[in-house]
Amino acid sequence: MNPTDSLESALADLDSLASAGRLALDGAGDLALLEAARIEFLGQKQGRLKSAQERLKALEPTARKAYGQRFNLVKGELEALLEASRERLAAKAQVVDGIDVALPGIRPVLGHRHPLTQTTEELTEIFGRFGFAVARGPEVEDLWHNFDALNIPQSHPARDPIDNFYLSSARGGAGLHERPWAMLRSQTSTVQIRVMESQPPPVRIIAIGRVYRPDTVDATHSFMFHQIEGLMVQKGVTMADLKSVLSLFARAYLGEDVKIRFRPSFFPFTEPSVEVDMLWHGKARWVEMGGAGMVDPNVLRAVGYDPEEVSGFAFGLGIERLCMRRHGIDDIRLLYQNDVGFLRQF
Ligand code: FA5
Repeated sequence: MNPTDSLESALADLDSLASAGRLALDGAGDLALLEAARIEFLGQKQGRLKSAQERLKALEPTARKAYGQRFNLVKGELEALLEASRERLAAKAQVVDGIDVALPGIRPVLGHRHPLTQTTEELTEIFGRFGFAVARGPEVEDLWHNFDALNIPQSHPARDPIDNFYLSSARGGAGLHERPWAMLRSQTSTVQIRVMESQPPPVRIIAIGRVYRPDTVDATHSFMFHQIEGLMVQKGVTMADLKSVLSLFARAYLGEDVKIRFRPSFFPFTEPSVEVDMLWHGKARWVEMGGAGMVDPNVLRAVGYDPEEVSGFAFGLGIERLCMRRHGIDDIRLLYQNDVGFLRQF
């Protein structure tokens, strides 16, 4: 060691060490190169800074303070550079095949159930509480279940092809003019028949599903829509039971303040029959939600039940209209346009 080392040359060497250190530490392209630069400049045993520190001893005591201060500055700067480069390269190391695996994830946009599905589930839950089990039936139905068994005779206008989707591929016999025997069901009342045919009373079911009618589409009509059918048959069922169940249901689904009214009406499969109306939100307007009544003795007989033994009520409500009333939707078409902006609200 040279005891007469000059401060000027020691400081000049320290400066060029600092420049070389900056270049190596800042310019390291990966963690391995950075580690090599660290050992070269900041290594505890043979690092260049260590040697530069040793040089202190060779300086005149009066020069040591100035050198020591500059040394500390350079050391601090190179250590900070090492840390910064380490962080930069560590982040870069997490890019795999062009994908930064360390980036926080993007939460996927989750879909949710369509308002009609939500309505269906809620109605099932409410009627479940009232003791109604769920029954199902086919959407492609034969004429017996859609009409005959429901006391709708051959000559009835409800069977008019203009009001029904008959399946032209399902014709009886060989002739082209044979009557079709299958159709897209026009009401869920078909399920009443299927259930009663398959089990003895007592019966307490609901059936929810799609029905089809060639109706002109407008704000409250669609050619495909959903109905909920209810049927309760056992000893001693009366019209009072029907009104209680429907009133309780309306309150459970639409709220305590719902207004419901029963208007005398006619359906071939119920006697007496009523239309069930509910008051639309805000507007003083009654909207028809469905039909109901006491199961006609002819229907009970058609499925082999004895009308002297049991009686029953049935109802069929439009699911879309219930859903619209609940959510203040004023056009049924909104439910079928798949506009995500609209659907996201529910
Ligand atoms: C019937 O379908 C009967 N089966 C209801 C019934 C069941 C009566 C059991 C008695 C006993 P209606 O055709 O009125 O009835 O239809 C019932 C409800 O379905 C209507 O009140 C309405 O809410 C809904 N609805 C009818 N047609 C359409 C349509 N084109 N678009 C949307 N909803 C409709």
